[in-house]
Amino acid sequence: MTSQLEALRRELDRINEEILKWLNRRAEVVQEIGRLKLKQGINRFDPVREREMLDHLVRINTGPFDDQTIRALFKQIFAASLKLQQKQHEDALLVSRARKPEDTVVAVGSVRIGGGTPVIIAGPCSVESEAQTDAVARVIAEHGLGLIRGGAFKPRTSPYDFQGLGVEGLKILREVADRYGLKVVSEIMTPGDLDVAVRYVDIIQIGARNMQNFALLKEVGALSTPVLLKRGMAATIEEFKFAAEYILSHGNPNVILTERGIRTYEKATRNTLDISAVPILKQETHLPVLVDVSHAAGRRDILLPLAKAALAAGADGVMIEVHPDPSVALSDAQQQIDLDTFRRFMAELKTAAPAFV
Ligand code: PRE
Ligand code: MN
Repeated sequence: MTSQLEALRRELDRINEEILKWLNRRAEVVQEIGRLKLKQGINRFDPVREREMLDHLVRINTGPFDDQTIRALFKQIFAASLKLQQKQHEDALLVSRARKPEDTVVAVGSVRIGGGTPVIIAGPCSVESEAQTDAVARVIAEHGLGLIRGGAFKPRTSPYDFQGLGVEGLKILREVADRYGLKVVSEIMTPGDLDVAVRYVDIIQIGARNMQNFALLKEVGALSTPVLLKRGMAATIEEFKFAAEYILSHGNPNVILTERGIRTYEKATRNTLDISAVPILKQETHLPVLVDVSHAAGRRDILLPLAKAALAAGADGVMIEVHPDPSVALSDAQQQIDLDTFRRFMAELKTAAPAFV
């Protein structure tokens, strides 16, 4: 009796091995189809083909498995096959680390973003005047940092709020930055402003609200100017990666990803800093990843721990809003820090990283 059971089990072992061999042989063919589909731009999921296969299998099914069971088993195989193709297609993306294992380093003047030394991008939310911008630039230079941010074209929730100084703001930023040997990061909201922007700006920022402005993404993709792409406030990591893919696929490899918090039910902060996005983006893409602590928090009292968390999670740097007199700032007054607070912020952040650029 036991020897008969043993013998049957040995037979099942052999059959299992055969099934395994054929499942993997099938998977190889599925991957070959996946490569063809990728090249030809064909949809991965093909429900008509799946139904044809199921109908055929049921037609030739002689049991003892009933038709329903056969359908269920093969549907599982198709689903697993589709997953295999999905992974294959993700790995083929230009942003994917599977495709390019080494880190992308975006060089702007002497600053290397993603080059191992974390960067600090500081500056006012909006460029308001020459004196205001100069005061911030002076403190940035004082710390040996090389980048200044400042908004000239402002995406404001209300059309009645300060909309920024426009080109005049870019000119101020450029002039002040050159005075201190800094490079300029500024947001551009529309393709029509890119021509003038590249004359004054070293890194073009695409803001959260424009992360899926595909016309804008294609236009900055056609430039060689580095692009700081912010994550949309309701964008998944996958959507964020695809937005970056738009820029890379149009020819511009110089993309810096920036996590800036996502919208959740939490009201204690303006947005919820998705710290998990940092190691995930570092793992899945080869692009530099920054964290904008100011827009994530929307309040100035927790910026230091958020910045430390960002660096601990593997971020290549931090963006922070600094204003000489935040209480009279024309935008984001409640989250900007003053010059002395920035000095303390930098001194304390030194405990998390020995050097910044
Ligand atoms: C396959 C996988 C996914 C599709 O939804 C349909 C079929 C399969 O596993 O058989 C293979 C495949 O990609 C295809 O035939 O087009
Ligand atoms: Mn702001």
